[in-house]
Amino acid sequence: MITMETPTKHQELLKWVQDIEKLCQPERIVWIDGSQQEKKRLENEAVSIGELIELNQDKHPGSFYHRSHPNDVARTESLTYICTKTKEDAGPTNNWMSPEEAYFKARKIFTGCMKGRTLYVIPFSMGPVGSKFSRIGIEITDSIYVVLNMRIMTRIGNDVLKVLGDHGEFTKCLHSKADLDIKKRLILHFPEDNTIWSVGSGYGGNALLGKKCLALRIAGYLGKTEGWMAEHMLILGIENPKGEVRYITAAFPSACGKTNLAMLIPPQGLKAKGYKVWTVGDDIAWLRIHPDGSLRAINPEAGFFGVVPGTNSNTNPNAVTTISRNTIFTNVALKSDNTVWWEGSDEPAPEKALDWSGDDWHPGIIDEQDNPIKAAHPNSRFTAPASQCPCISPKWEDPEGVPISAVLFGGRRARVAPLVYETFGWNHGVYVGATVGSERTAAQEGKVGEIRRDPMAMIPFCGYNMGDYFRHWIEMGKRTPRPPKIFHVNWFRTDEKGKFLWPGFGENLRVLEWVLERCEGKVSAVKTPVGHVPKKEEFDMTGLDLPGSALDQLLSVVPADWKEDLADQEAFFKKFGSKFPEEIWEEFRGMKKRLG
Ligand code: O2Y
Ligand code: MN
Repeated sequence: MITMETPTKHQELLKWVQDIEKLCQPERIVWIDGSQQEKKRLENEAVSIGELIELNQDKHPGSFYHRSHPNDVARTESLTYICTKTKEDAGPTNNWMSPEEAYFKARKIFTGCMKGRTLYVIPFSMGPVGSKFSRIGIEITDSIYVVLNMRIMTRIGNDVLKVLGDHGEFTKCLHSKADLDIKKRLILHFPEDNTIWSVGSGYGGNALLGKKCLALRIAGYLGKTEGWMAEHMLILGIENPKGEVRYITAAFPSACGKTNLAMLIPPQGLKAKGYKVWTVGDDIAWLRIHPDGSLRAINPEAGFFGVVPGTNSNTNPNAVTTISRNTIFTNVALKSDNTVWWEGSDEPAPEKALDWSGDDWHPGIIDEQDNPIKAAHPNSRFTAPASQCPCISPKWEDPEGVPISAVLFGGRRARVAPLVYETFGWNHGVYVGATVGSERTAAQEGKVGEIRRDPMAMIPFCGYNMGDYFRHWIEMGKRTPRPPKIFHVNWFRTDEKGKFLWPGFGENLRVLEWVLERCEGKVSAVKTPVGHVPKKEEFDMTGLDLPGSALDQLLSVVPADWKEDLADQEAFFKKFGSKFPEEIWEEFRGMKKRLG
């Protein structure tokens, strides 16, 4: 075993690394220091062992390409467990395993899994190093790809160890690719031990343990215990024509366009009025009550791990600039000049390329069932530093966080939910957040039109019983002297022919303008049974021509549709039994009464 000098005197950390070394039996241990020299060294090594391909440095400076194992291309929710002492503590929406069984099963897979490999120790901070919002994690991994991704997605190295000191608290994050066998894959969370064990996957949310595992599942549990919140939310600053910046957070289920909204470009009419948009974060928000009574948010991440297909200069020009350098592309197509391509990019399809699995690809190619073969995997990703985003907020690393004026919830609803409505208050807002859901499309398993509930977009990411999570939301509202207003938005309403009624993308700023004006009491609204809906004439539509009655349809509230929805809500809420807060049932009953 080759060891280097350890850069810390933290006894608990050193003992843990020793224990893991005994378990995984690596050939050498490398402590990650976060330096530029180290970055270069790791990149060279990753290229030499085939983990990364260096991209054409004229076209993609500082950027690399990676292909993951074909069985390892997305988070595996079915193999993700919350390992609390009792099943009830994990709740009805999580897979549960007892800590004893989970450690036992995973220990067998981890035993000797790093033979001949390097064990990297990555000290990382979620949130600006040293901020009172921030938490420290130490990820042990045998994947150089994970190290290089964590370098972008979090703050890593000696600065973090300095803040950790000799006795600081940290989340123990153990990861190994092992042999990438899906039958030996487990993503285990031990909230009561502040520990994560992930084995058998090298991809995304399964392996970059700072992201979904720590910053949502473990942090959510810590936040409930300590009085703060970890949410699946983007954070956006909106500068109005007077130069005042107001911040919103928004929670949408995965694949509802959070990154696009977080990097929104104002449409011409609103730009001319003087609006600007500032990105603080695109995926996760940590929220705390500030001494001034506001709810403040930070983005605990330092980079974006965004979906590549569909990213282009129309859908998200800021993302296009963000990923123009120092980016790791995973599972997109590779052209012969070592540039990358994906479906929905600015470039036309190449005549030939290697697809995401490394096979020859050309436009029109089909598989044995006559289905078109995609060049880039639909879940292919870019990993890029947040600092490269042209509209990154000057406050994105503010250790005090940014004050939140409005919280938005939304799903994909073809029917029922209007474009936007304001809730009647915090508890009503929590009720609305608890009802978030998307209708199944023909592309998904199950009955088309059926609603998949995803409260606060947290179903896959809540590290404890979701009934307790709802209770925590209610308590946070009681404790926050100046809580944000809560709204619901729906960019996905369709007409009778199934055509989207709202153009989305930059035009969404029109909705956000109304939201912020409501927060400041500057515009009136129509009171409906579900909440306050904009008056058509108070909605700035300069420069946007919607056909005929589209705006009326978008803003309409049809009680009969909502009554149908209530039945589904009730069945969903009942899953949480006695854990479900009475305050939310009260809001449910209020809604029922208002609908008549
Ligand atoms: O498939 C993965 O591992 C990534 S999933 C993901 C990545 C970035 C942001 N959000 C998500 C998500 O599933 O919500
Ligand atoms: Mn997400």
